[in-house]
Amino acid sequence: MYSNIEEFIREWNQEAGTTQKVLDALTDASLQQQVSPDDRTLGRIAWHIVTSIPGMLTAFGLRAEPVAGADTVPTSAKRIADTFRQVSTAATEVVRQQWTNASLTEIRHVFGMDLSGAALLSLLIKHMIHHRGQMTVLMRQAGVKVPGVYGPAREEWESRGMKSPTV
Ligand code: NI
Repeated sequence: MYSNIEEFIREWNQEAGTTQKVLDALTDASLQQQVSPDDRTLGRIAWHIVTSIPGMLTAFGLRAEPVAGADTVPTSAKRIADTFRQVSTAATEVVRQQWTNASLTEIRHVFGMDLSGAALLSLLIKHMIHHRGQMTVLMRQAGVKVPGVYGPAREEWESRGMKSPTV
């Protein structure tokens, strides 16, 4: 768990960078991909990742600018990726400017739970990772090339002359 704000920022920048690579790989057509008629489309999951960042920060008691047009899923993959670029950078500024290291041990009542500031920031990252994992499955189904996340994607193993692990 983070004991200082910069530890969070480091992990955030790393995870947001990976999320950015995933979002940058989306195509407009792929946004319509869905696992079932009742579930979110790929575009909706991607947009949820973007809009939930200021949404969660606000729930944590921070002042964060909501995403303009958050209620409508864009039809442009580029718009989703570009908005994430802004929102993910803004998030680091919001946390740096409004919280101190002491905020990390303060307990807040958020989403029906009592959590420390550090636990909330960790939740922000876990939420993004959770939906990013959902995205990569739908991207495969949509025929979009998926970038490696914690290790090489299948094509990246192959381009190194290696076979991807089978188990
Ligand atoms: Ni969510």
